[in-house]
Amino acid sequence: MKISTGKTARLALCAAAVTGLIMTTATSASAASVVSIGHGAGSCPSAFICLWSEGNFIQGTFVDGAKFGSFGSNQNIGDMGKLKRESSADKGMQDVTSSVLNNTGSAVCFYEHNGYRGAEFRIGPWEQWPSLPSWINDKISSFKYC
Ligand SMILES: [Ca+2]
Repeated sequence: MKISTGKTARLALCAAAVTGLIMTTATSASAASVVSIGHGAGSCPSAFICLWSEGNFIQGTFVDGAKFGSFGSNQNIGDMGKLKRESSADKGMQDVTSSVLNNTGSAVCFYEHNGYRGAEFRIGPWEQWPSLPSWINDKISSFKYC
């Protein structure tokens, strides 16, 4: 894992006023992910996919003392359990998401399991879901553009 020094990542950081920035293995220089994006639909950075552990785009306190309360990315994430902030014990955001927002012009699919497997929840461009259907609530483990 390496910290980006790219221009786009810095802009995303400023736009989100984030408290943490992580980079996962990137296929493009502008790929970026943020943790602790804050409360509210307006906290999701432009061109990002955002997830919150509570409904109504509320960033929950760390679940089980470790899982993130919110997360955003502009790239596919195949295993939300592997997300980490190096300076702490934070351990990803698997199986806690209760609201999502697609701040991109593409459809996005969320999955029950890692590796884009299991039940699929597809949302359209720019869609906001303050609550998730019960069959996918607290179950999302990966997501991608689709
Ligand atoms: Ca939840």
